[in-house]
Amino acid sequence: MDSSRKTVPVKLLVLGAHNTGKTALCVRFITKRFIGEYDHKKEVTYRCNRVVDQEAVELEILDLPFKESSAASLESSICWADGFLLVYSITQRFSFTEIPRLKTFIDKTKHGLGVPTVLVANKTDLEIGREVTMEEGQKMAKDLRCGFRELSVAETVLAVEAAVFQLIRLVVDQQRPLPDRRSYMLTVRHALSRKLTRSKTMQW
Ligand SMILES: Nc1nc2c(ncn2[C@@H]2O[C@H](COP(=O)(O)OP(=O)(O)OP(=O)(O)O)[C@@H](O)[C@H]2O)c(=O)[nH]1
Ligand SMILES: [Mg+2]
Repeated sequence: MDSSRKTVPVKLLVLGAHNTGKTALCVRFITKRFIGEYDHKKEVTYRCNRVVDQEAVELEILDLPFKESSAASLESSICWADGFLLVYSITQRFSFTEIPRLKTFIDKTKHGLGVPTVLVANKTDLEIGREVTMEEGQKMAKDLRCGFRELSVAETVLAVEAAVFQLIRLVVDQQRPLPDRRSYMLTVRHALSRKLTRSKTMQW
């Protein structure tokens, strides 16, 4: 890695209904361990450094416990964050149906539609108690324009890392100047190839 390059600060907020595994996910990502029971009241900010695609990232992850927190405090946490992990449990239908409300609130607060977000469907180890299918999760992620990961925080650290890294990539990509963005480059490439195909058709 080029040592002259600066560290990129990335702030993530973890949101979702009670008992979905938000704290478990944060602790798993930071310590790689799953300990089972977690404090439900504390709001905690985790800090760590990671290298993502050769980019040094200084990460802060805010874990907000689910409670009837005031809209104002939720709003200020949303303003603080660059990216969002929206967590539901596949065993808790209510936690899934809560997601669009949260996403709408985030979009409204951030005044935008391209807010980096990954939807996390947790507790896949509890297949027998499943109340939300994977297809429903995928469809919701598509409708809300989020990334999507089904995983079990209890079972695999790798899937947790992949979900957080996916979100970091979305944030870092959005912070790049417009022409450097991967998504921008892809749009230009598609537009160009469409144009080339069309002009070819016209010629022949
Ligand atoms: N079986 C199983 N249990 C899990 C998993 N992830 C979390 N849990 C359990 O679910 C319960 C709730 O986890 P928490 O991480 O405290 O949930 P939370 O979303 O932080 O809850 P609040 O802080 O109250 O909003 C705990 O008993 C965890 O051990 C998982 O992947 N599988
Ligand atoms: Mg918690």
